[in-house]
Amino acid sequence: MVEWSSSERSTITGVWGKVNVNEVGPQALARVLIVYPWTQRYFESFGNLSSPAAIIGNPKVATHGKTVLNSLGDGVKNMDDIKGTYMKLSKLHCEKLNVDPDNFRLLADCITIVIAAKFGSAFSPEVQAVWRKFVAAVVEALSSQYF
Ligand code: HNI
Repeated sequence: MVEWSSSERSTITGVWGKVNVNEVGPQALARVLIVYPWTQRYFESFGNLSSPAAIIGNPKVATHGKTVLNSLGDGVKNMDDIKGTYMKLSKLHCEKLNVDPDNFRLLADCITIVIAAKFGSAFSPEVQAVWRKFVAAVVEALSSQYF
């Protein structure tokens, strides 16, 4: 289980409190699909992903991006049981969706990049390091049912 100091907890809830899920979610998922095009194969049912503009304008990408970010919020609310929080989702991504777990890290990085772009200097290296520890714990939890 990941240990969190009280200052780490307040840093993470502080970042999360400033995240606009409706903005960060769509932008982060669009970024994954554009920068790592092999991930598009998991979203064939989403329709037109043929160009960056199509991806950015795709309402299903936007909706799913919000779903993913809201799910990240579950981890913020359950920092003492991140593995348990994502166990069902890990099974779904592994057994039903067959998502290569390496892609979790890519999406987590894109979420962090989008947040950093929005927060600017408020996302200091110290804050970033604590946030990255949090998303790394989520990535590990999402990969936990694969092996
Ligand atoms: Ni992911 C569905 C959360 C990474 C491909 N994903 C979900 C759902 C949640 C979710 C929540 C909805 C489950 C349900 O319907 O019960 N996904 C997350 C989170 C991360 C993540 C928190 C990482 C931070 N998912 C990924 C990655 C891929 C991915 C990296 C592929 C590259 N996820 C999917 C697909 C679905 C999905 C595909 C089904 C979408 C649909 O509606 O068909």
